[in-house]
Amino acid sequence: MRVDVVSIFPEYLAPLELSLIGRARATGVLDVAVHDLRTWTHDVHRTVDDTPYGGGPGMVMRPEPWGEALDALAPPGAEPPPRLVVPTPVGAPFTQAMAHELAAESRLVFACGRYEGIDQRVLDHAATRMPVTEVSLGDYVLFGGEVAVLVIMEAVTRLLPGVLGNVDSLAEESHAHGLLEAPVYTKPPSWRGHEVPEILRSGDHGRIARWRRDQALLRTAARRPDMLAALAPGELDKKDVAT
Ligand code: 6GU
Repeated sequence: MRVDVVSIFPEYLAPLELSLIGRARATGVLDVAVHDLRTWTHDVHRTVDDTPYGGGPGMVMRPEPWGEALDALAPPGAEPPPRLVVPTPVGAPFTQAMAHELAAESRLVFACGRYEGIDQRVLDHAATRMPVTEVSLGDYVLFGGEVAVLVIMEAVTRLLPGVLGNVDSLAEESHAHGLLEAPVYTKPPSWRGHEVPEILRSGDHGRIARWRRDQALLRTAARRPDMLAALAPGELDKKDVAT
């Protein structure tokens, strides 16, 4: 997978070029480049923003540098065109399912907005050339898209073939089955008066699987009732504690 990130704070994305990518790069599954949006400005002040039409607070990112950046990174007629991902609080919620969709792409371009956002025409024009996905991490507002790119790239990269040492951890993890995962324990068996649940040390794999399923259901019911309500009827079995 090839990933280009455009930002006015490229240093913000340094972690992408370190640990995460380090391993994925070594295995050859990921290639990342971070670009400074101001590369595509032409005035002496390297201006990227201006006041909003219609009035209101803050500044809006001007379309011209973004247009040139996307022309350079996603040339018209590129086959296949990359997917443009725009982190924004007005985007669709980022989910594990979306991480899987992005992990299936061969090329991604991230456009990091700052201030009050990017002139809408940039996205409307880009959409005539390539798929555009606006994504939000949740119901709160960040300064800009950079940290969201780190989050999204971490979720996506670990799904790429050959990145995770143990592929089984993908099948077992929280959100894989629409439930939160059960608690986990390791040695020692007793620590500061807290014991590892006896059942996990019993060696009875049937009872352990049943216990983990019940713990996952109880945890999900307590913390994420919305997830439990969204489970398809067939996903709960007769022995499930929370039914
Ligand atoms: Cl993806 N970007 C910004 N700027 N704020 C956010 C967000 C994204 N997700 C939640 N808040």
